[in-house]
Amino acid sequence: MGTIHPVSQVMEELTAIFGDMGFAVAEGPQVESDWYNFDALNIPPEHPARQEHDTFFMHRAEGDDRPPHVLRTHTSPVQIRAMMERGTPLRVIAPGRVYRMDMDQTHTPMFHQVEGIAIDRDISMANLKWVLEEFCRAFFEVPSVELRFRASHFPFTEPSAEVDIRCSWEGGQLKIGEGDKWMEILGSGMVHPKVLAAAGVNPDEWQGFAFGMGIDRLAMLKYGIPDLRAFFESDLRWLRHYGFAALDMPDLPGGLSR
Ligand code: 2U9
Repeated sequence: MGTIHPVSQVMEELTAIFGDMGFAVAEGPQVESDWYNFDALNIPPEHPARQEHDTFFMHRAEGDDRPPHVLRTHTSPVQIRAMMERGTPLRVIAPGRVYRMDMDQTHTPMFHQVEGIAIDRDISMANLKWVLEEFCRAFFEVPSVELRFRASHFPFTEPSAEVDIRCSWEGGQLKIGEGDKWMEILGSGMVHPKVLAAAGVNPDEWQGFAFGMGIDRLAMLKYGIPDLRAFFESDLRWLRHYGFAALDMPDLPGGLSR
């Protein structure tokens, strides 16, 4: 009997939670032009983020005049496409595979992200804060959570904040929502006006928030899975241990994880 991989399980949970808050799921290509992956997100050619992302570039034969393509380094291009195709107002999440040339204890060259974006005429950081709190409370299945917003910098948001969640680590056991420790769980901010403009949205009329987090890491935290690399080894014993029952889709009324 097969089981549902923890990454798939968490993606279904995210979809249920954000779906309930009015977010649709958007998908897009994993091979992207450098315009969608970088330029549209206010990451110009000489920006250090292009190197920091440790990008995988697609091979191009001599004389090929198509624009350079990359394996997407984040799911943000999906949201650029969503703005261009669906217009405003907009509420979408973009879960999916992303790629960075990075491999150690805590990094694999392919991993999963979910990003979200909400665009409307009167959106502020207050809306962002509520959505993220509500998400964390529902996802970790606890009565309340406390988030801490720390000023940060991303090219595609202004202002930007990294978000920590209150937690405790007792005897190697993580507890969310209580304790005196803080753990970073996501990045967020108000969508940069240049990013709105690049996607054909008038920044004088519309504004929005965006956020991003690692799905694999969320799965490790929620389900107590210690080693990231085991996620992608297809070890049947691991899959039987950490996998979820098929045909038991998470939903909010029934409970997310059973
Ligand atoms: C558009 C505009 C803005 C998405 C964002 C982050 C901050 C962020 C990281 C979290 C851990 C990636 O998985 S991770 O390594 N992400 O910190 N992401 S704001 O902002 C967007 C996205 C799309 C059009």
